[in-house]
Amino acid sequence: MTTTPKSVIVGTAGHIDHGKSTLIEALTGTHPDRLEEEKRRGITIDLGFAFLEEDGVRYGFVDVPGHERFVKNMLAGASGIDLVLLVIAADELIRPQTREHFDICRLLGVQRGVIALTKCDLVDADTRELARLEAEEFVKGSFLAGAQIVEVSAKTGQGLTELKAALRSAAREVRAKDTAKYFRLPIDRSFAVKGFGSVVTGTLFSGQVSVGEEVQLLPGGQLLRVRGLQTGGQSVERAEAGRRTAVNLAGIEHTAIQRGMVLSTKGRLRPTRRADVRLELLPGAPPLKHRQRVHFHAGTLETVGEIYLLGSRELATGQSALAQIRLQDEAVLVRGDRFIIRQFSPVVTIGGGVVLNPQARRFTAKDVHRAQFLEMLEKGTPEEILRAMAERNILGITAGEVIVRTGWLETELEGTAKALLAKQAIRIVSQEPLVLLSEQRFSDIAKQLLARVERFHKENPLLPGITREELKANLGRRVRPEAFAAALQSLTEQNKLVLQGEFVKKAGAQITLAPEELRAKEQIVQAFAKAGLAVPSVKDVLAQLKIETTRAEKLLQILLREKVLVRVSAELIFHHAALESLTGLLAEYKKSKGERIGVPAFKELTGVTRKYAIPLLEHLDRQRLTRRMGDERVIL
Ligand SMILES: Nc1nc2c(ncn2[C@@H]2O[C@H](COP(=O)(O)OP(=O)(O)OP(=O)(O)O)[C@@H](O)[C@H]2O)c(=O)[nH]1
Ligand SMILES: [Mg+2]
Repeated sequence: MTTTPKSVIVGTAGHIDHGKSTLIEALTGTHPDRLEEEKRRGITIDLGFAFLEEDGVRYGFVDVPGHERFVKNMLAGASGIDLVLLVIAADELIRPQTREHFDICRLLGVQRGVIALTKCDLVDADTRELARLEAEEFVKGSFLAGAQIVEVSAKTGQGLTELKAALRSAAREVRAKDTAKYFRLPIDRSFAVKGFGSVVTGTLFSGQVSVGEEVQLLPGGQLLRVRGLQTGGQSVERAEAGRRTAVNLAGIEHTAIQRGMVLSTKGRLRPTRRADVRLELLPGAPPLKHRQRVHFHAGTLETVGEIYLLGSRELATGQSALAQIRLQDEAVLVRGDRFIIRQFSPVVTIGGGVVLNPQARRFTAKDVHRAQFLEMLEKGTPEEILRAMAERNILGITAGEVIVRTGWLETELEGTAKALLAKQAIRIVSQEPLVLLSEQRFSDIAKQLLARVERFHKENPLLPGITREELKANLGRRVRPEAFAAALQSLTEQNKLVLQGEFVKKAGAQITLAPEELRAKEQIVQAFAKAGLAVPSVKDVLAQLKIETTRAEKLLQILLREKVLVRVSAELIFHHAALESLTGLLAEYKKSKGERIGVPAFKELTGVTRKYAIPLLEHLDRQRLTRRMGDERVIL
């Protein structure tokens, strides 16, 4: 039975000249040093690569420089490795970059590895035994405790078989990178190949990519088509997480792409300049001060960062703390990503950590729950995290925002949201786009709405309700329109509020009139009822009332809304009964004199003056009781 080989990235680590590159050549047949200068000086300067497929494992080797000046290149290669091949020369033992590379691997979260004691041909058995003991002591209590220690010589070939066996058993234990997640390839090289154009390479961090696909270059966001792919030196149609990958890109100059940039699924990751992190300072590193500037390395990116410690002025050696890092350049970070910090002068590795929130807000003293929130992001289950995010974002949080912070797939997010919905911890206030609000926040908004409507009724007893627009405006910009609409809907469904056209009112709300208002209202009605079609001027009617004009006008509005009075033109208002009497008059006229009626006949029929006759006829036209034909009307 054939199974797909497991893909494992192995990174070398160790002091300069300890035989890393030579060992990779002995294992794979490929010498990883490729630069002219490297060959001339006999040292590795930048990353080198070699491949080997053996016993069901596809190894991608990343060979790093040991020179202290090139640790930053080592860092670009070390992120993304599954296994470390820690190289210790038997004749030199533990040296500064043995330590620094080892610390870096630990801080980057490398889980497994193999230790190679190299140059064993140069030392006697006692020295080899001493080297072994030193190596054991060195990794005691770390992720490499218990790792196999293999004595090798690239010169004689001694131990190479055992080393391969050790790599194989460590490879078996490696947790494969997630091919289901979004495609992400931190770029470590960009160059041009004659006849092909731009090619970038990197360790495929997560997801997969196919020829012909459109991918996004970040930062910048440029969309590019994948013209060709290679993994492990072979052309392929598709590349998966866990493999060294070369991508041939259409439509871009290779000089426009630099180490530190990322290729990814379009629209799913967002570069950032501010991240909340859990930061760890190495034992032996000098204390780190609040707002200290450091070199920041994540993925293949190197930039400068300023560290804001959360709630303290200084981080003591060997301790860890929650912090925010503000970056000079944009970085593509996802929750859970590891990073390394190095001191400015001398440039040495002093610590590292884990990204908790890649799209962080500025620290504010008001934000007293920040530490709690970050601890939740650090240790919480997806449900707890989503809930905490919804609770912290009073505006609500969209699917896109959750995804750029967590790297979750849409299906994962939907599943988590559904579970929280069932527990009534959140509300989905909109499906397209998906907007989530904490239940607490949602009910706060509903309460606020209800209170506003109640206050409106109290302050405006003569008005039927508040308009939708005014109610919404009252919530301010801290509520999304979707949240407003959902809260309003929920309140009407619960029969707490009633919608009446544009008005929102409390269920059961009545306009309550004071005794003098009731009297005034009745006076208005009487004035118009008595007048029949010969109506008085509105101004005169209101002037005779014993209440002030604004209140009187509101009473008039109420009567118009109640349809007791009817507005026929800007100046003319009639009692509804008077207008209804017109219908009868017209019907009789039609019966006796035919369907046509002119203005003089209308005046005669109704007894009104010309000033009233024209607006009344126009009103009848609008009511479709008459239709204008030249100078006359047809009674319909
Ligand atoms: N005798 C002996 N020499 C070795 C062995 N492995 C490497 N060397 C020699 O040690 C020197 C350094 O080897 P490299 O493989 O370049 O060392 P490196 O660790 O890659 O060095 P950097 O990449 O610069 O950090 C070279 O001259 C090698 O020939 C070994 O097993 N036996
Ligand atoms: Mg080398």
